[in-house]
Amino acid sequence: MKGMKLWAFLFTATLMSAEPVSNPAEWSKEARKETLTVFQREVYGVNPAGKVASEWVLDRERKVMEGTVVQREYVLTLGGTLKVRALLYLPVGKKDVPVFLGLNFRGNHTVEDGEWITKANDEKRGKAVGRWPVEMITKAGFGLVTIHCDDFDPDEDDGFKNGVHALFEGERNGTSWGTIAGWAWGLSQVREKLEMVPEVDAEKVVVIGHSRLGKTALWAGASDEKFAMVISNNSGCGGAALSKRKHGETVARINKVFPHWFAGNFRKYGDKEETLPVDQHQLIACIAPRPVYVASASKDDWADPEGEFLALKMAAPAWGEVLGEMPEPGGEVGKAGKVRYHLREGKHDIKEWDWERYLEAAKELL
Ligand code: GTR
Repeated sequence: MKGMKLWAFLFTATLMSAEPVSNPAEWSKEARKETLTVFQREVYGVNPAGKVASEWVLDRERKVMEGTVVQREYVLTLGGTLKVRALLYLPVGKKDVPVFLGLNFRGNHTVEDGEWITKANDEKRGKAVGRWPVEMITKAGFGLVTIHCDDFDPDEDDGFKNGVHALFEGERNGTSWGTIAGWAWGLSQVREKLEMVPEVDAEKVVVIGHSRLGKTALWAGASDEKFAMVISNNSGCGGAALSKRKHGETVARINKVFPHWFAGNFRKYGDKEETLPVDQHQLIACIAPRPVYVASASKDDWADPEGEFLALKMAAPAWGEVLGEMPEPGGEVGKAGKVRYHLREGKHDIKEWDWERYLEAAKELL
């Protein structure tokens, strides 16, 4: 370890060599760039070059929660054709509001009971209400922005004919962007547009996601340095969990069941994880020096809680931090620093218990 540059350590680290290093400065811009290039080429795919025209228009607005919260729907039009509907909640009368930005699985109308939100599809209104504690978030002084992931790209193997992929021309190959990269790109587009929302502090946008959308939050936060903080909730394989442990969901299985999520190249590593040139702790390290929070759930073996914890622990040297041991269910690690972890008791999900901790961390660290 002595004399080895931190980035080289992170680059070549095996599961057995998660030794802390003392010089975070060595996790240089250059090293981060190189690491991201490998993740693009081999895991998530390369975003196409060039920009598309975009428009951000306020469509609807009302006050809720006895006038303490303003709720809005903005429409983001990409490339003149793709319409994305962003749902916002902001505490009334506050300036420079920091916001949580995350995709939702089933449509904005599932985030809340009631008839107001534009219906995205036939899913039941309010179905996901437990995952989005809007009152808790806004009372803590934060805003919330959420978008149905399908607005950016339908979560199915459509040969990349729809969503953001259809906005760019060109032949696809093994390094072309998949759906997770498309969703992450979409999050960056919205982050940029938040600069146009007067109450929002666009330099304090926390990107958050659960499960496949947690993988997306990590990729978005690692590749777009303008996200101020990154939260991965139960993101598992292709997210915070180390691929080389082959515990729970594996690279072979994820590519078989979800062939559209990653770059074609990622398939090469199915049942050959040891040949991967990177592992997920290096992705997490790309977030440094910005705060990162990884969380697992005790009954979520499929997402490999221990693999998520170890990846974070192996990445912590990039912040100059040292994490302790894997906690018991209900436990938290890293509360004094910028690299935080908790293990919620229970199943694969995102609950108020998780949000309470994310809000506390964001309050302290932003
Ligand atoms: C599972 C998948 C996981 C995770 C999860 C989810 O089916 O195997 O990788 O993404 O879905 O998004 O809820």
